[in-house]
Amino acid sequence: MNKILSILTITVAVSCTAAETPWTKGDPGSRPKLFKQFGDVLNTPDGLAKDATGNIYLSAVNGVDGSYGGHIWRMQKSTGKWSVFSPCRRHPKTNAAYPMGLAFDPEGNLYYTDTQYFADPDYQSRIMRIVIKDGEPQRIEPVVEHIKLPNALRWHDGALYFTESFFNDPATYQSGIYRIPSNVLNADKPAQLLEKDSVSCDPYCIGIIETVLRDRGTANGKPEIKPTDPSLHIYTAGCDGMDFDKDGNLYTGSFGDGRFWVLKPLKDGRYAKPKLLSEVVTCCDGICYDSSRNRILLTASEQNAIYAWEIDKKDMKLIWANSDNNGATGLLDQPCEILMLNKDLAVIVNIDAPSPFMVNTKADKVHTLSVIDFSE
Ligand SMILES: [Ca+2]
Ligand SMILES: [Ca+2]
Repeated sequence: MNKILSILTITVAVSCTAAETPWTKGDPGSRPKLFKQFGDVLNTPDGLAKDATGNIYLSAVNGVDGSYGGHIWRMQKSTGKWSVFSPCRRHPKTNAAYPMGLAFDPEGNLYYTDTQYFADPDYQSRIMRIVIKDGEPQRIEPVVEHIKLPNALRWHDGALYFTESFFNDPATYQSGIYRIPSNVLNADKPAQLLEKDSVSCDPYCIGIIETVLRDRGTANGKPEIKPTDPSLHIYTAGCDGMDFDKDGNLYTGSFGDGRFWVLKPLKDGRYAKPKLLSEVVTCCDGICYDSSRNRILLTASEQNAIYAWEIDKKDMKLIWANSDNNGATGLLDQPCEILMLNKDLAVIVNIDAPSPFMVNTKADKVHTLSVIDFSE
């Protein structure tokens, strides 16, 4: 090989390496690793929950490729093996199921949001309950109806809580948090939310927040897209992830503007008005409480990142971010839900269903969960 050719070869090798290596930000000890890769049957993973014995459940909303219907997976804690736990009931009007948020009640029954908004935004969504006996699903029944976009689900203090990401009031971009007491979770007579123009009278609505439309500028060299452009409708969405800390404070973050809020508990299942804590994240999806470190972990969907809100310090800090990639090595690929597997391991779902302006540019064929080990 002559000298010019060898220099050329080295230059090409270096530039290829540079092009293929994603940029990363964060402590190398917090680098996400691959936890699980699925086939196309689970092409759009979303919600996570853990049962009393430590088995993990994952919803397959399958919004990217609906040829595989919405269903729920389970990972056995004892073996680490994944299998399909249950298909989800199809909606009678849309003939499809879109399971997203998951939560268990103290009796061990699993609830999921059947989030029909993108098939039909007119109050067709509902909360479903999978009655479980001896670890196996027995039947699936609706317990809450007349919802637009139910998102995160949590069981807390004798009630089922969920976020409702859209009120669809074009003047205010409101969204809300709802609390359904256990005594009205009845399959024979599902609880009904009121229409949004009567939300101030809805006994189940415990908080309303407003999304600010962020000016995101231009994407891929195209002219600037105005925040009110219909193609950016998703960024008018409000509260998405939700969780509680040890003192019963309720945290939520908005998808459309990323703003992060706390609602302090009052008496009788009521809450103080939402208080804004941080505007560092631009688009918040999932939230979970890390009890060992007294902090809230957030996924930043647009920024392809994980952040942590330090409760005592009142400080939002970046844990990890990386550039666009397919997730095969365990790097983030549009993180949505996050859950503490134990005191040190955080499991992260990569939904990989991008909207404009996201670091993640395309829904690829690699469907993954990541894990970050905080013990180091
Ligand atoms: Ca991917
Ligand atoms: Ca991707």
